[in-house]
Amino acid sequence: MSTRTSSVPFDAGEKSRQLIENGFCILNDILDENVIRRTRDISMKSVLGLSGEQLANAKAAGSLINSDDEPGLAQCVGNPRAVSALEAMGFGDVKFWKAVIISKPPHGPRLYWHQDCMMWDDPRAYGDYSPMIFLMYYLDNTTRENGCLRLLPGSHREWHELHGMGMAHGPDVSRAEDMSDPRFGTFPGEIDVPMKAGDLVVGDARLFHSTHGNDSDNHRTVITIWFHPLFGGLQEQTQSWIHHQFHDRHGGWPAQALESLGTLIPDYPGRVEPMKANRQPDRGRLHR
Ligand SMILES: O=C(O)CCC(=O)C(=O)O
Repeated sequence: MSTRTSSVPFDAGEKSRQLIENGFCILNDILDENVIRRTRDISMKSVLGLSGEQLANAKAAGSLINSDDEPGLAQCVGNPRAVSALEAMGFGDVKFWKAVIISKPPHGPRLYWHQDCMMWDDPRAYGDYSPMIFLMYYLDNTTRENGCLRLLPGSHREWHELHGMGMAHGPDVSRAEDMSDPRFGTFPGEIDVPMKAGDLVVGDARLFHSTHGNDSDNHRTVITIWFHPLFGGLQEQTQSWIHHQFHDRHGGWPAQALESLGTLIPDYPGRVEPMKANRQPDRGRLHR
């Protein structure tokens, strides 16, 4: 049965099924042209201000600029069309942790395979509704040539040899010091995900992802946004962590930027201590 409604121009039930089964889905034409242009300008200004050392430390990604001092990202983060889409897909009550500007410079290397879930102690990490998802807005059209996203569909629920190859974002792999490290390799079942600027990849944070290298003469930029759907159903420690992380990072944003986030702002009123981040799943509890 189709769950297409007037508020979202796609079959929300089918997109939800894809996200749960495969670990990702794509929503077309979801970001306004003006917001794309503004977000691109803000992002490039920050990227071009990075020091040589900052660039070297994040060489595999290109840049990793957290949203803490980037209130200009608020319109992209708060995009009401994306929030309505998640709601229609059954991933509502969604809260924002942080966004990251990731810009691959011309001729930048591949990004290593990694998964980003840090909530492996929350029972939801072993169920259909992931405690953490990503929204990736590509600000440029992407292809294999300029470093498009690569995914391993299904790897959000299965043990994979990559789980045993070290944590994401360690200094050695981030600096791309050894491109023969298997995390830069090619794995059976991987797919390319070329994107059009304005489209959105919604992905499960538990899913292994990476990119091709950028062989073009231009920057290739994505805004990755970390969201926590069905917030009220997470463990209190998890809610507490998201609440504190959000407010520590973005509490100083101007009122107008915070207003653009609307219901995305987490509010955990309890007193439970924040969880300890755990990036490593319990192999025995991955069901496939
Ligand atoms: O640069 C990209 O296309 C992917 C970014 C990514 O892997 C991440 O934000 O975790």
